[in-house]
Amino acid sequence: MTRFGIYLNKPDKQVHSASTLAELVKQGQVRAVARLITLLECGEQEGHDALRLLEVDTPRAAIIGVTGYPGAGKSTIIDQLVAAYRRLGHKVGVLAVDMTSPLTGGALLGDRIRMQQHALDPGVFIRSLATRGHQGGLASVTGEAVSVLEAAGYDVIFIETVGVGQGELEIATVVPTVVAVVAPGLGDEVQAMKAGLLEVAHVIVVNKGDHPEADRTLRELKEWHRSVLKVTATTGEGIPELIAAIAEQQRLHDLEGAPTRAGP
Ligand SMILES: Nc1nc2c(ncn2[C@@H]2O[C@H](COP(=O)(O)OP(=O)(O)OP(=O)(O)O)[C@@H](O)[C@H]2O)c(=O)[nH]1
Ligand SMILES: [Mg+2]
Repeated sequence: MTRFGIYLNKPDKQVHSASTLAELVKQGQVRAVARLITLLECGEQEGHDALRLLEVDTPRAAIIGVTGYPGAGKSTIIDQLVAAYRRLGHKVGVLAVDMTSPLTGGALLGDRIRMQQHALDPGVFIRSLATRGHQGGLASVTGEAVSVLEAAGYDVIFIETVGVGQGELEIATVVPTVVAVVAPGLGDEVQAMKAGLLEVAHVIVVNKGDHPEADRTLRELKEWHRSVLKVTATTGEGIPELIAAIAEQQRLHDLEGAPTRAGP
């Protein structure tokens, strides 16, 4: 018997409970959103039944992937962006995906703590994602969780990934706006990143602008990519410019119907 196996013997009840759950998600009820995402993580049939009932006709959420090596400052940047989009009145969801440690590790806990200023804001939903189930892996669970948030009326959805594993790069290729966060002074590592996460990025952020190497890293990357900017996430410097760059990428995506990532 599965964790929710009680329903296996009662198909009617299962269908009923899936439709109730879907209804509550559509109403934007946070507990229902969290529960449905858990069911999907666990690969439970009830979750898939509910998800099918959620089909959004015209998805309109802005989905923004934020990727980069551990400690680059992804969560600190998202924290600033969440505050900015909240000021504009948007409902914001954050999914922190950790491919490297499927059993919730310190990094994910850290994410929650760093974004605590939003913990009491009912317009912000923050969730770590892992797969405990068997179907599809984390990339597909992430897509499903995005659909749940869209159906629940979230206007802006961030997906934080470390961007090292293959699965994480896969997520990035289906997200219309990918922001890669780089810490200054990485030296040769930047070359490896160019063949990986920087290659899928639409906007590159050199974070920790207060670091002495920041301007050099910025110059180097500008020679290679057309959308590179410097941010100091801890102070918020450069965040308005980042929001403008994200809006520009979204405009291009809407115009062309496909992600664009061209050279300088
Ligand atoms: N000096 C400086 N430190 C920063 C800046 N942005 C973030 N940090 C610090 O860098 C550390 C890592 O930041 P996080 O936002 O947790 O980085 P992350 O990329 O989300 O890390 P993981 O989730 O562990 O992969 C924290 O101690 C931040 O306070 C910045 O602009 N300047
Ligand atoms: Mg983080």
